[in-house]
Amino acid sequence: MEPFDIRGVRIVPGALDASAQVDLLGDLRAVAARAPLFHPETARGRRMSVRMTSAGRVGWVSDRRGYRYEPRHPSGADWPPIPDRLLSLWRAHAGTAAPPDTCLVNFYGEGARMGMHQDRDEADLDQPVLSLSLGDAALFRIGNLERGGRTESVWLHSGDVAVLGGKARLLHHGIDRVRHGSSRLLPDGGRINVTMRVALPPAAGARG
Ligand code: MD3
Ligand code: FE
Repeated sequence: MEPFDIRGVRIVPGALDASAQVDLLGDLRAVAARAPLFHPETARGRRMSVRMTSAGRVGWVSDRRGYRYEPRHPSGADWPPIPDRLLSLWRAHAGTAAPPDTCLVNFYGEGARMGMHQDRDEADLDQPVLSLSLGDAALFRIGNLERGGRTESVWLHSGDVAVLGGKARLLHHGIDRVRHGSSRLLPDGGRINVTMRVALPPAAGARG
């Protein structure tokens, strides 16, 4: 299928072929071996159904103190580096000179979902977010700059890339459901979504 746009969200169906998906899955297993997936807790003390981990200079965490980017995994260990294959994917699709400094890995087991939200914890909201879907198909809902209003939904499949930039960067969005077992990439089913982002302000990124 050709790339298409919904409300400024650029979707590239089948950006990665089956063997590239298998390679990336191997990279992500190595990330999760060093930085294990965990269920973040919301500021209100509710456990999120999605499990997460990160790679890069910082990683996204959420707990009773709120959500933010942190330089270490909750275990105290450094986050592993962003795998080279993912950095190449960013260069191919993100359309920005700045490299990503964080890569959030979301794992959706059976029944996991993600409520409608905005992504605004990054310092420079002019920088895009790049999403890669792997495994089971998911119903992705795209809303508006304000909460509520009409929404549009699209199924994301394994190997699809989405680029969230420009006017789409601050749209509300969420994952309503995952069609468990719809892909055979993961032997036990489930879905992985990888998002690469520029989280830190330019000065912090340049300090290496
Ligand atoms: C639209 N993840 O990690 S990725 C998230 O599939 C997140 O796991 C979903 O929302 C997932 O924050 C959706 C697609 C996505 C990511 C960031 C966006 C869509 C976006 C930022 C702005 C607008
Ligand atoms: Fe999001």
